[in-house]
Amino acid sequence: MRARLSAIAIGLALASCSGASETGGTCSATALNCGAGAICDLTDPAGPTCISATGDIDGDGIPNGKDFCEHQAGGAHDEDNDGIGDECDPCPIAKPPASPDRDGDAVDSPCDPDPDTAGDEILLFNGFNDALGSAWTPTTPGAWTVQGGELVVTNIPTQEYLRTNVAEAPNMAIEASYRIDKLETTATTHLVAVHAHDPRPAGVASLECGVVHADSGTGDVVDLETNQNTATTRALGSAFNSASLYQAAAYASGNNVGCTVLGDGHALGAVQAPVTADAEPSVALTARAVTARFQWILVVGR
Ligand SMILES: [Ca+2]
Ligand SMILES: [Ca+2]
Ligand SMILES: [Ca+2]
Ligand SMILES: [Ca+2]
Repeated sequence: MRARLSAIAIGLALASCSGASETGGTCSATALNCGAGAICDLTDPAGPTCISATGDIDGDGIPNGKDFCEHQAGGAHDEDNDGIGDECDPCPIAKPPASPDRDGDAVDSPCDPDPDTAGDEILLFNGFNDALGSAWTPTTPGAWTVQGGELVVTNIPTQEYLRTNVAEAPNMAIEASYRIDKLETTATTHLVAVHAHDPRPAGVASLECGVVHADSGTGDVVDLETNQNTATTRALGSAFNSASLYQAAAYASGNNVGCTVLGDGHALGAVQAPVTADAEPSVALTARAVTARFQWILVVGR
């Protein structure tokens, strides 16, 4: 990203972009000064530039003024509100970091699960701003619906999955953000997790990382189940508080999986378990006996 403009440069930019529909002037992520009829193109490889709002540089049918990825197809949504569309954002869940990603790959911190090893790429991001397409397969039709930019899973007494496929990668991070509306009384064990498995006949690896609440238990646990082992730890605080924002994140590499659950940005617990080394091209969100709302899912692989 271009360095912040000096006060003098901003003044010049304002002057040069004051005319109606003027394009080609200078702007930046912190100074979107492009005059009437123009917008600041933050995704131009040459640097932020003022362009016509009504044009369509990439010809994807989304006019520049509504296109957050002006130079590639898509770009209708910008989950983290940083002006860079979900399809072209090197980290679609956080604004650009103060310092660039150290390994210079296509994934920026904090989305890069291994910021010192190049080669990571975003295999899947969905901010749930559009209706679920045919690429997503629910266990129970109608259990998952997109409402107001979130994916809502309604009360299902048995464990419910919403699956999709991603490119295979031996190193893989699966992360999701969610809120809990309420625990439902249709079952005595409640769960929210991210999940991955290899569905092929020769595939054996699987993992599930999230939280479990048992009505008769002594507290919430952070839970990691793999095809080899189960690891749990008592959650530091409630893992099913309707006022909190949670994230579940699993990272599989080689023969090991790590699982961390955050509540309002603080770690509720982290566990590790062995896994059969494998690439797991099927990922899912999963829940049981809750009503929950997911804001996004992110899968990064290498
Ligand atoms: Ca466009
Ligand atoms: Ca576009
Ligand atoms: Ca963005
Ligand atoms: Ca990396």
